[in-house]
Amino acid sequence: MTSGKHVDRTICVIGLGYVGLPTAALLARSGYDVLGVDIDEQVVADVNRGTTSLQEEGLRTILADAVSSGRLRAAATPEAADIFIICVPTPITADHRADLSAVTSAAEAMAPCVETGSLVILESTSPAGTTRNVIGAALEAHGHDVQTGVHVCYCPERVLPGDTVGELVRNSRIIGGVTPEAAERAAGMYKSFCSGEMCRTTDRVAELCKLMENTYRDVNIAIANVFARIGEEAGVDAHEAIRLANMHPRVDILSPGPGVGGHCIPVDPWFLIEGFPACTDLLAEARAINDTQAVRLLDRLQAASGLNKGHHVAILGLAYKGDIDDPRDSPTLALIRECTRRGLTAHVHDPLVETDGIAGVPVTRNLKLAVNGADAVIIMTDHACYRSLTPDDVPMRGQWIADGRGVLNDTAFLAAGMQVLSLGVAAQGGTETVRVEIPSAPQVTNQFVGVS
Ligand code: SAJ
Repeated sequence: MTSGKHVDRTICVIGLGYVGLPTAALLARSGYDVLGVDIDEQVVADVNRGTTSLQEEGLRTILADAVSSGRLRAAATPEAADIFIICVPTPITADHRADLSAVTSAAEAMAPCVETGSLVILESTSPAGTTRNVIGAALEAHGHDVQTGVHVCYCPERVLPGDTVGELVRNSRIIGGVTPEAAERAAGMYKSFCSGEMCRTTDRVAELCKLMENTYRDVNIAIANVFARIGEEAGVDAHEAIRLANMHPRVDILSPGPGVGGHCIPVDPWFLIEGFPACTDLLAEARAINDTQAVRLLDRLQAASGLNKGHHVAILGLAYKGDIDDPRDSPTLALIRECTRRGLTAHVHDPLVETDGIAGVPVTRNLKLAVNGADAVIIMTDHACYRSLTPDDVPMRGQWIADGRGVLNDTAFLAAGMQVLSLGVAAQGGTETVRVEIPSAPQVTNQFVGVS
């Protein structure tokens, strides 16, 4: 834990969410004295009790040990430390602009505690230039020089929600330093718990690298969704064609789906679109494709089944992807809004998300309650439990099931006289053309409406 002549011992982690809290716990386990800071009083109280509501593999044990050892404590405000790490949310606004209010607030709360010789690291996924324009500006406003007085870095995280602790330990780390010395010092800290490669670079390269990673994924999901639309129009099973195409040694087409959720993949491309409008048409088009998948699936279902105003539709899956409990920016939210706009009564099932309602519709963990009497069912999330569904599990009134994730055992349902509409396959093996009208109602946004 050395930075040349100085030994780093104390760390202040600002933002105790799904990245900050595991990071703080791992640093404490490595031997640092860590202060975790969060504006949420409940989070601060939970951490000081050694507990968390986050469902992350291995986190509870590491957290409890870190707190009981006295190496981790939480508070509402930052204190002086050798190292500061900012891990706060960077959402987008309804018109797809970067909302850096949390980063700005954290930087301004931190700056008075920063002393000459401190190291400051921004981890939050941010638009290009944020490290210098927001963090650097806040430090310079308090008389610091980001070239010589304090060390400043941008070090984005690469974690798959659900296995955050494991990925923080295993994955390589991009270490973007405003100066090479800053990068070296940050690498020394991350190596205390991370066995991955420390990839030293500049802050500006690191900022773009993070945005490129997630934008690459969004565009590749969009091309998979375009291939699905082609399959539906051509009357060809796009999933089968993709499976065979991926046997090519240099082809890796992702899976079509009913939209792209989470607080990263559908968000990060907008930082590049906003920052570089003259060269990001492809990224904007990919966002439009992914953001219309859910409405398009509903259009196809209504065209095939006659589902209409006043009918009851059961939506299976609120989480933004399978086998996690996180509904943030889930494609299901866009579907719920559109069902409501079209006068359909929606009831949502999710086995993992803890809520009894969202966006004005009931949510239940009881599948039969959600499906009972439904005129149609739409599968939106690839939870493992939906792969083993049988017709007896789905006591619906209607016959049509739209499968947005390719998880349903079609054979059993067809044998029971049901109708299955699969994303990427034409209705009943025919061909079809669907033109999605983007709803003129308030634009579908990536703003998470919150879980009521
Ligand atoms: N999805 C598809 N088809 C696919 C893959 C995903 O429709 O083939 C959908 C998912 O259902 C989900 C959305 O895309 O709704 C995002 O899922 P994801 O697993 O791609 O993304 P996240 O947000 O869970 O995690 C991503 C990861 N980034 C990359 O894989 C490049 C993770 O490594 C990042 O650390 C994380 O974003 C982040 O925090 O940035």
